[in-house]
Amino acid sequence: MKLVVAVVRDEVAGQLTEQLMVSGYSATKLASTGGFLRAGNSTFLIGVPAPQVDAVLGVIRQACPAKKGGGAVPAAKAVPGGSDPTEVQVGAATVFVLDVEKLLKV
Ligand code: 2BA
Repeated sequence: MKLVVAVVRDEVAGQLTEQLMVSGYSATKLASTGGFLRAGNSTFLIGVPAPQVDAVLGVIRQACPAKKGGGAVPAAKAVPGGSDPTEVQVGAATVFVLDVEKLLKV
């Protein structure tokens, strides 16, 4: 058993939820906040048998296209007097795959 943890932009969260459900995967969506931009994002917890991880990653890739623009860098992170850009590229999804010892529903 594996736990896929996917951090995605809020704007694609609805689509990802829909695609996961249509594909038959159970998922939990958590409201989360990026540590860098301090902007809202969504974190999905998806528990699946190990052989299904690649299929879940495929659903995530399909539902979460890369974003053309980026998020504004918070003032606290800007370099004073520096020429750093005011925007950063936010990826399509940040995904962690963890081993799960047990899944219990008690
Ligand atoms: P944030 O932490 O708000 O980061 C938003 C974007 O800002 C990141 O996009 C990255 O392009 C940039 N960024 C983040 N930290 C930075 C830093 N120290 N210096 C310069 N630029 C930085 P993504 O990498 O696509 O990450 C999107 C969101 O995924 C993150 O939102 C965070 O919520 C989550 N995330 C990314 N990497 C993570 C990690 N290693 N552990 C936990 N969460 C992660």
